[in-house]
Amino acid sequence: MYKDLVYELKNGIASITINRPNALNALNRALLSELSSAFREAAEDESVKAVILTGEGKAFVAGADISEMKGLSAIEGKEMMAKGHALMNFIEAMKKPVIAAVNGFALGGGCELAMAADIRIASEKAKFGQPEVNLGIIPGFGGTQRLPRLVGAGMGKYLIMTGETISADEAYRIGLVEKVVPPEELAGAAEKVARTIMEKAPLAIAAAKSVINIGYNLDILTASQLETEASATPFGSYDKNEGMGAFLEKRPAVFRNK
Ligand code: CO8
Repeated sequence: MYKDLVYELKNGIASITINRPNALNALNRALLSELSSAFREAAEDESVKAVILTGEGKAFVAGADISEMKGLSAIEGKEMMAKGHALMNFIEAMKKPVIAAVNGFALGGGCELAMAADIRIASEKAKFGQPEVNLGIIPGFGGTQRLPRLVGAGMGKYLIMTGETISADEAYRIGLVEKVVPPEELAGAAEKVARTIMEKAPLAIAAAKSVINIGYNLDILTASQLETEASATPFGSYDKNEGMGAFLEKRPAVFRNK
């Protein structure tokens, strides 16, 4: 069904593997459309509880497709950026947890795609960077905004203005990734995190994700109010009674997403 990605559903986890290894999984407009469809599919399928995004071969994604971008006018470039932004914003807004299993190069649009995920697990072989200034452009899929929010304005500017490529360990040190594992352990580590989150109450996970993402851009008083409002849904849920009841009865909780 998809040309440049593989979509697999197994035991509640949708795995989306970008599969354009000859171009190091570079994002052209067609692939951006496919990714949008795949994430929409995962969001709408009730049997999907978490998404793992990874890349085939030696790259996660080596950026937007330079051979396609080279021929684009400013208007077409802006349209491509809007397409990229829509994808990143969708990933960030969807209720289910999204984990990026970063297997290799995550450069430019690839780093931006990883940053749109909720959690990044990196292989020791992964490399990160925003090299757009080498090409005469700036990050266009949210990098100027998400990178400073993750690593701070100073480090964000350093990476974007130097275009430096950093190792997985350095990405971990600055807070760009949450875990670094040997390459052969990457898939298992990403799945373990996904399964840990899937054991929790889905309404609570969705509310936490939403409040963190939206609240991050608000002043603390408005954000605190947002948290108060958002807490009502999980607090009034079946799963809250189940979670607290299970604790008091010293048994595992069985959540039902309601
Ligand atoms: N776009 C298109 N093709 C690519 C890309 C890319 N981003 N990256 C790699 N490829 C291709 C290469 O051209 C090469 O193709 P071919 O075999 O036909 O010559 C193939 O993939 C393999 O690549 P290399 O031979 O270069 O592999 P190396 O292992 O020697 O190097 C690197 C790997 C270091 C990752 C190198 O390929 C590289 O530097 N790639 C470009 C990285 C980059 O600059 N990325 C940022 C792109 S800009 C961007 O992402 C902006 C996002 C927002 C844009 C807004 C839209 C308008």
